[in-house]
Amino acid sequence: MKIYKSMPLNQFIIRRQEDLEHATGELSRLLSHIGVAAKIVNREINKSGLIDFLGEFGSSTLQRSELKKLDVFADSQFIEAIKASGDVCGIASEENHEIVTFDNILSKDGKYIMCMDPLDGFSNIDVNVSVGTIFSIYPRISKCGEEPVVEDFLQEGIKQVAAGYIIYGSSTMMVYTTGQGVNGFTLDPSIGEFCLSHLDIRTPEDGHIYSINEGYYTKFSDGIKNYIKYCQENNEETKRPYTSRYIGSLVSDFHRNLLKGGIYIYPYTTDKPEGKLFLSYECNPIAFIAEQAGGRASDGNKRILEIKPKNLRQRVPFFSGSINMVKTAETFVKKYNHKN
Ligand code: AHM
Ligand code: MG
Repeated sequence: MKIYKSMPLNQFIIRRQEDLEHATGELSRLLSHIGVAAKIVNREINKSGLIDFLGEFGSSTLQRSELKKLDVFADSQFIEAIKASGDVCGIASEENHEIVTFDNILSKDGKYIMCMDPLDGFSNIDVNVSVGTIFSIYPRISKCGEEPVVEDFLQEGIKQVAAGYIIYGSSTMMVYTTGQGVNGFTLDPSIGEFCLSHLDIRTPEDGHIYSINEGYYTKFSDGIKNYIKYCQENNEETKRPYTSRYIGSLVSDFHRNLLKGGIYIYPYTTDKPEGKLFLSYECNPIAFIAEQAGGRASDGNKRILEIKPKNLRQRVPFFSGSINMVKTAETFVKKYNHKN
């Protein structure tokens, strides 16, 4: 089967199965299940905009008070879909404080575990700003047939076998990697399928966009303050400053920069000494995608994918995007900061 533009996700997954290192079919099936859950979550997110407009519209749809529960809905939807695949023995989610283990016979034998942020950037949802789901898949360390243990979920990002995100935006996209490059699929609502739209995404080595919440300027380290100043000065090559773009929704900010070239930074601040973003739920999957697209991701000093998580809710400073921009930001961190 040849790869062609607009190829449906499921066909693409089957076609690429032979290229996967862990090509046993399970990972392919799992990615298909993630695609199905994404379509269901997308449907509910699209409805959310109608709530004020239409008022109450039936028990099967969402009320305004329910809007706040969309993240819980997304969480349970993904958990159910992943459980149904039978290939995953447990999930750690930003929504839950404990890991969720599956004790049905099929899932107990599942070779993989999954970490996810079911609805990132959720605080933006009632103002129609794009939000996203972020996921990553690891091979389990514990024995198949037994209950997974927390160590299964505390692996370095480098052990990921797949990672991706779904962006619920002006169009809905799924972008993922299995370590063989990055591909993007856009949901075609007329047929209800994710179709190949971005084959083998490569991010520009240099970019002109910097994305950081400058509202925290006074809380930043000297390294970050000086890097921002550098971005605001006239660039030698373009004779103009970099462009500042910050949505406040990681998936959206990262996705834009991935395609156009840029850097996303969430550094530590005086009141968030470890940064804000979660290593396992947010940074590792995004870092895997960044690297697979030719970009870079670090905590300012160290490659994200090599950090061993100490616990499920470990936060890290996060720098990701175009390789040369991230390298430059790291030089500022090294020059001015004692810590990253
Ligand atoms: P969340 O997991 O509670 O949604 O927080 C993560 C989000 C990211 O999507 C976004 O980049 C960041 O928080 C924005 O934070 P801030 O408002 O502090 O700039
Ligand atoms: Mg999040």
